[in-house]
Amino acid sequence: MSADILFSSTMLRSIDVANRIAMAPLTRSRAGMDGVHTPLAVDYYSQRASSGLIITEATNISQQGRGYAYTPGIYTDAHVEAWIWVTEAVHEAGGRIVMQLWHVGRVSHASLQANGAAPVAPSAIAGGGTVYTLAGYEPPSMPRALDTEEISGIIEDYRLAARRAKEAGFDGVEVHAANGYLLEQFLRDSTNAREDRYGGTIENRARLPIEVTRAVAEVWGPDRVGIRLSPLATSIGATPLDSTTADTYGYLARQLGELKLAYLHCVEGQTVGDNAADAFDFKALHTAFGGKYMANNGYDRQRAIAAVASGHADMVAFGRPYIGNPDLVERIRANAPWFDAPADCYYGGGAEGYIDFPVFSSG
Ligand code: 8OZ
Repeated sequence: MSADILFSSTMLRSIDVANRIAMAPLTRSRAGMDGVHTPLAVDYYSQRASSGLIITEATNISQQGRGYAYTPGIYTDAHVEAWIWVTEAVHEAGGRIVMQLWHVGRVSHASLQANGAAPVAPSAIAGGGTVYTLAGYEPPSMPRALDTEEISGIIEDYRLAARRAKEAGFDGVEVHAANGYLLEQFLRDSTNAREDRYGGTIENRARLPIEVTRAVAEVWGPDRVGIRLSPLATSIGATPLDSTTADTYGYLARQLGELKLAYLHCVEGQTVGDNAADAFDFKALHTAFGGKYMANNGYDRQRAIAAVASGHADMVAFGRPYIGNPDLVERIRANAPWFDAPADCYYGGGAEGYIDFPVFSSG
């Protein structure tokens, strides 16, 4: 099958993308501990500007929302200033870039929180796995359940972060409601044991993701807001599945569809794992949402072509392939091989394994 279909432009409502190949959000842990990017990030993102849409690495909306050392933020003026360099460079190179807004909830450690406080979550249920702190990899700390009255403050943090992202010159924002972080912790009954209007029924558990998305859409217009979901992901935070995955995510997708968002982005399987899309009807989610759909997780060239050609997806987001192939779009066009970046360069460090991957040369 010809790859031509991947090289047609389209509109994600108001976001005009030049092709169907997106750069998925990738945590690289190369900012300062203050969450401010160095100039390396300007090179990193602008090298990848031929992607139809860059989605930034997950970016903390508040210190409370931070779960990993050296991840960037969007809650101070210094954050905004550092990101302006990135958006200007990407735009100059002809690209489009949206910021992924992130609150990790319970997937954090007291040492990353103000005054060593406990991380917050829907319920005081500890996550598993590890988070990355100044001491290395550690298990997440026991979280504290949010009071109902505190939740409006979290929504405000998202709203302020969305405003700052706008000041920083992005083309839009993506709400991170995937991978076991705060919004997914509210959504799933495995991590939400609340008895107020944010817990219990599917409608109640979906309330915070929807209220956050609405708040962000008030800042940007819904036509520049996307959202990422991962119904099957369990690895980050050792987050168990919801007990009625299809109903819960189907309800959420329908509600999000009514907001007329720019796009729905789905991790179709296990994050940092194999694609297991057969285990879930992602087409039904796309239909329930009714708008543009971005597929992600373990896609290769052929599967990406097939996904767009069949109407399964409007765009395909590539994550790990974008680490070692800044010119992934050109490689897909030329059917050139992809470089497999070593895993030890994924998180932390400097220029090496970040901005030093060569572009493919057809000559
Ligand atoms: C891997 C390591 C750290 C963070 C995600 C933000 O999965 C992440 C992440 C992934 O969404």
